[in-house]
Amino acid sequence: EHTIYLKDYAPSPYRIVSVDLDFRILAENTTVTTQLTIEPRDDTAPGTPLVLDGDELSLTSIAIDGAPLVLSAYLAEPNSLTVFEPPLRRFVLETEVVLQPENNTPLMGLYRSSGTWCTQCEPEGFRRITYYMDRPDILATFNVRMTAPRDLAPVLLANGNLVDRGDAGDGMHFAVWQDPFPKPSYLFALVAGDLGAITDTFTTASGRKVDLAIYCTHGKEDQCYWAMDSLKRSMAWDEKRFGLEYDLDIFNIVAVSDFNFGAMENKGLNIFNDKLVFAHPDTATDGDYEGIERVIAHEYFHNWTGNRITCRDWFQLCLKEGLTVYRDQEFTSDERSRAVKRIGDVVGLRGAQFAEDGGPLAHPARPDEYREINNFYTATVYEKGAEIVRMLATLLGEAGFRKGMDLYFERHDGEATTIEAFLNVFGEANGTNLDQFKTWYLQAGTPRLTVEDNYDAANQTYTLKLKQETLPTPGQPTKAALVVPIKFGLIGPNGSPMEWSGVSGAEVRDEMIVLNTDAAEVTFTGVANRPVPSLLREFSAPVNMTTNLTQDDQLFLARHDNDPFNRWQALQDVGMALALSATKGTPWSDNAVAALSEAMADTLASDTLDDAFKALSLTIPAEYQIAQNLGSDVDPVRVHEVRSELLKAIFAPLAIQLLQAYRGLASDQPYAPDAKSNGHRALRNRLLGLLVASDAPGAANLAAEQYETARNMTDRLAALGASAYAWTEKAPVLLADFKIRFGGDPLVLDKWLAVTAAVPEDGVIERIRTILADPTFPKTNPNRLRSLMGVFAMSNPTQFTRADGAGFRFVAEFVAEIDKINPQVAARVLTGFRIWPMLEPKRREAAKSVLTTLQSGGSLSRNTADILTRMLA
Ligand code: HT7
Ligand code: ZN
Repeated sequence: EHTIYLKDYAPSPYRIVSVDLDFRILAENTTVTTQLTIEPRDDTAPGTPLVLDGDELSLTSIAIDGAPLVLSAYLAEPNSLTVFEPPLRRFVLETEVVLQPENNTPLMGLYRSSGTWCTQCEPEGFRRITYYMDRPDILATFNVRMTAPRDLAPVLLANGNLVDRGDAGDGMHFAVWQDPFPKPSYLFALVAGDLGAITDTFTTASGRKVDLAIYCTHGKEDQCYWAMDSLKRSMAWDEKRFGLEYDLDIFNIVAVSDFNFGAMENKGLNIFNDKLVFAHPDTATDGDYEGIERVIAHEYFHNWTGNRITCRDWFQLCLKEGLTVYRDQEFTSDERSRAVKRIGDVVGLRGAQFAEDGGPLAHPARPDEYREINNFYTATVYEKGAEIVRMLATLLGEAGFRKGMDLYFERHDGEATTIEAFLNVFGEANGTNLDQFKTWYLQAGTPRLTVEDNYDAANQTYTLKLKQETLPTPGQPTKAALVVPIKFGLIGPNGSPMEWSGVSGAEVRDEMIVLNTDAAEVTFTGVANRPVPSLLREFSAPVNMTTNLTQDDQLFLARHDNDPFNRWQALQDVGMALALSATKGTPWSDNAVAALSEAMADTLASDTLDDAFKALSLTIPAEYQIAQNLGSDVDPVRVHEVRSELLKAIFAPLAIQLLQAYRGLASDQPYAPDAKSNGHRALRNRLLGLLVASDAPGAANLAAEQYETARNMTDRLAALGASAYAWTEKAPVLLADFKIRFGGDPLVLDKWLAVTAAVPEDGVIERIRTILADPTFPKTNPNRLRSLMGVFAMSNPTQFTRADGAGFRFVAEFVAEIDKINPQVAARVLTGFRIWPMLEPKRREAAKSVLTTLQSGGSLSRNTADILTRMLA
């Protein structure tokens, strides 16, 4: 398979100026007639062939300026169309293809989801609709006419503004949509179906009245109001924070049931996976509400960061994704709790991105080669991309960052551009050089930051020895030093911030050390006592930090740090140290556990900390986190056992306090999605989880009782999850009940599938097999497949990595089967194997042999073959 390299980028010899698309949608097929207004660039040599992309297309007619082409003038293949000698002037190329949306199970291009015709074009789906230069640096205006049976598709939508509609005879009707903004083909969208809707309006700061609508399956309208509320708040926030207004008179969102991703930012017509639209307290959890708010905001924010300014090529994907994730994180932080949001994001970053960066699929946030671009919608591009933008904001300060953003829009609006252009505007607006900073985009791997402190009482100096190191990753044997912003504070013995009179050894400003060399020694003078350092506050850089701080130091930070992130981190670090040493064979001391237990009790009892923060603090690092820190020869069963024992050792002695606190948090309030009510439920459910996990007397019954009496899905699912994970006596009955109560609602069924798939118990594979073998299980729906098999491969480490290889074989068989239906889903599930090199030898061999067998079976999609090749390299 051929590899695409960033260094080979070249502009196309022809431009597409405008596009006229005519869709004739029928129940049995869809005919697409396309008129492309094309012109050669100034330097295009006569006789340069015009090459258009296709994917499984078959051409039924072709003409230039109205004259059909003779056979020898062109070559039409399923994946390309070449016109050998196009005119060396502006011309119109007309083509016609016939599509079968019904059979489009990969869900790229034009497909049908529960009867609705819809499209997904990013990154390379437009070439499955018509022959085109399907690359993001071709910006054209689109004019779309669609004709469809009125009964099957009373609603006809596309990008931009509706300019005409009417009857087309024979039970058909038509609509014409025009998008005035030139756009790349990946932002094209069309929807035709029998849909309900809710509507609203938003008036922008400059007075433009925008009609808003969310379209959905009939009967689900009442579940769309939270999404609408989130949209309006997003629109207002982008005006206030970045001065960015919406630019069309219409903004439509459509919820569909079959979708490969979360959502898509098509210009003026966002298409969403319905799980990121529908919300009702009885069926959606707090996590779902927050996810909807976040993704609605994310797609809306793309209108400027992605659509108005887009990517020159797909290597620049994190130009729009990293920046837009940063923007949605800031939105959530402003709308909810900044500290809680940051902790949640860092947990996610470590779980997904650090794991990716430390394994065979590691790649830079801006990769320089790919075989299948769909495999690069990764945690590295999205989440590390957002961390890089966050570091930029940290280094430049809020005002400096805003200056850079303003210049970015001023200079690049309407362009398809690059990471270099993005960094240049920040450098220029702030009079600074970001050449070294750029390495963050180019270099894969999570840097290790080591800090050792030393206090010299005689001289009243305090020294921090800092070192950074990034281990080799695939294709990058050596690494350069990065610019690492380390926010910090020094805390005195009485718990308040400590001053110093001078500092040397590195750039230190705004309570931040800027480390830009492999090593540095930062010395503070005039330090009266040995401080405890609070380092990497707010997690100011995406690194793995180790320090020489003692458990006492950490517990001191947990009580006194005024950076809430580091207060949380300190408790987690203590838990991690105990878990790691026990996994490696050194049992924890009773005193050490008792001290952590006491700190947890104090956290719970605090009058100043809020509930959501307490909920996040009252735990120890997850199994995947412990495994990641071990790094090699991991036995997931051992990790699971150690973690369970440690949880019991810390929390069983607190059973009475936990139960009292649980009882003290009322559960009879009507559901409200705000952050405070959410925190209240999070803490109560955390306490229940801890009681169950630490085997407290009566805890299993308490969980069953909460399950039965719950007044919302958040509380019910928490009780079910805790019971199932601990596989209490009641778990099978509760699971069966949940299926009966909610199995008819596909999105709630997903929760049941996910809980079932995550149970760390030997019967799980058999139970999943039975579910998959049910002929009514929809193997074409990504949400169902991911809830079941994605969760098994990613979130059930003990069963997926069973020493007998049964878990590996099970996932590989699934991947081989689903690859024929939907390669993107298959490739994603397969990435669960990325942990294989760090397993202990027996499991490592078992995984490798399963992967090798899958590879030698051949006939895999490019998506799946690419992941396999990289994983086995
Ligand atoms: N920009 C969107 C990416 C996307 C996507 C990618 C591959 C296959 C299907 C897809 N659907 C949406 C999502 C986003 O980041 O906003
Ligand atoms: Zn995005």
